[in-house]
Amino acid sequence: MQTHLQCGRYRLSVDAAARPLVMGILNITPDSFSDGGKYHMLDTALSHAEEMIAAGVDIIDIGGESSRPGSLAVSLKDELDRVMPLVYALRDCGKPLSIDTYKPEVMRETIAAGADMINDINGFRAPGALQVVADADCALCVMHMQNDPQSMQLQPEYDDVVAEVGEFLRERIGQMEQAGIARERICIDPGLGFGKTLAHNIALLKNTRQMQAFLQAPMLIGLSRKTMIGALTDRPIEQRLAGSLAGALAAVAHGARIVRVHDVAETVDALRVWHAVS
Ligand code: 9MG
Repeated sequence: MQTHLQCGRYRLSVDAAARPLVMGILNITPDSFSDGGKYHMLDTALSHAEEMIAAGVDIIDIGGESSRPGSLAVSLKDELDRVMPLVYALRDCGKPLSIDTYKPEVMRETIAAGADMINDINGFRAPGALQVVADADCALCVMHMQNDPQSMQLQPEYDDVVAEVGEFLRERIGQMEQAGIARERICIDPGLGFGKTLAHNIALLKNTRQMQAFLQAPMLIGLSRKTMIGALTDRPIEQRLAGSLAGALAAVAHGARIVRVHDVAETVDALRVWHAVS
């Protein structure tokens, strides 16, 4: 499997012997802030980014549209209005910037402004998405989602979730290669919580190593504060830190190379200890 992820201006080690990477979540959506105000939102997001950098984040994932179950899509204009000021403000911060979007226009604008990675919960299935990223040198996170954020948790169904998610990712990697995208730019993600029950999430997590070997690509896992952590701990979202840390450690123990998290400082500490003793 590849030992590096080519991530725009950066080349990140995803070698099994290296410390797993931490992708910090930087949401700039009204539901991620208590009081509206555009400039306040931007200031708060920039302070949050500075904290993540000080804590040792490896990749900053900027998102302008919530993908929580039941959330509604935002317009292209609103998404660009939220995300672009952050890209301009952070592009020289010394860390790779990832953009959480499924819209080809947002991909194009943010890459031109300096983004190093595109994190697409829709697996680059939107018409034109693959062409936009093929012409760049950014990294791509290709994620599996059954249905869409409005309906995905209504009735997730699979005959064999590991085989079906693996087959979806295999097909998407094939499309990417046909578009001329180098393997070393690709990482994969089973999309925990995106059209999956708790049992599906656990099966996918436990099969991380097997899926990485099958697909020959590094795996990114996102479970921070998710419903699955709430279901396992019986805790509301603001009390899911311990469960999320345990989940991140379980993910890397199962072979994941990147974890996507809200609590960067705590996760970096936990992974430093895990890496030193394992
Ligand atoms: C945007 N987003 C929310 N959850 C995610 C996850 O699990 N993986 C990735 N790649 N993106 C996510």
